[in-house]
Amino acid sequence: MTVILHSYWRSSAAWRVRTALALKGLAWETVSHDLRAHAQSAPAYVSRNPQALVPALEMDGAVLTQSLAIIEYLEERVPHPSLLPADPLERARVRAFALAVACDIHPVQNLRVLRMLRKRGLDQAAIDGWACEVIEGGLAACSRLIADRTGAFCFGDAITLADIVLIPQMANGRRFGARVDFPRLEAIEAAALAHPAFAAARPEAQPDADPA
Ligand SMILES: N[C@@H](CCC(=O)N[C@@H](CS)C(=O)NCC(=O)O)C(=O)O
Repeated sequence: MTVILHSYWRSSAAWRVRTALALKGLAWETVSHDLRAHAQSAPAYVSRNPQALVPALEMDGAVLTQSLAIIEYLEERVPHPSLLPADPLERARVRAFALAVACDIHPVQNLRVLRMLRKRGLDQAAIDGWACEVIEGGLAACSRLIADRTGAFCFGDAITLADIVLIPQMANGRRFGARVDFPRLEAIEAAALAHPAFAAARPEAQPDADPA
């Protein structure tokens, strides 16, 4: 099965999908779109993802968009290992955690949002400060969401969607200079990055990595 991931090495949302693919044991080919050069807005790509955002995944003769929808599709197509708990209530809690990051933290640091703020006259320090406030408040809330949990990962000793979404957000927080020193979240991050699938999905491990 050929799986093509439209990605950018630094994209948190693409990172989530890479982790899910690696956990499911699916190999993928990367097609890189340089966000700094606005490659995501090229007509050929917009015909695949009308939102002009990465990621998009080509699989089973279709193009899928939105990282969480893509991961849910992978979960249904390749059920093992499962990225969601068996219990419906637990599944809802894992999804709530993932959405707390994907809907309530991540979007404010999207490149296009930062560009809009710059266009409206905010300087870099003000933009970074605003991003840090959202990230720190959001991660504090995430930490509270799992305060009564134990185990190596967010919801116990099994990796779930929650971990997949958390890890890129921790890295993103550091990039902005936000406080990410929430002990439980940092311990989960360390445990996750020691796992081969998370290691394979890291930005620095991607063919288009350009840390310079
Ligand atoms: N909710 C979307 C978010 C996708 C997204 O924000 N992608 C970013 C990179 S992490 C992007 O393509 N940004 C380009 C831009 O803002 O123009 C998802 O989860 O797939």
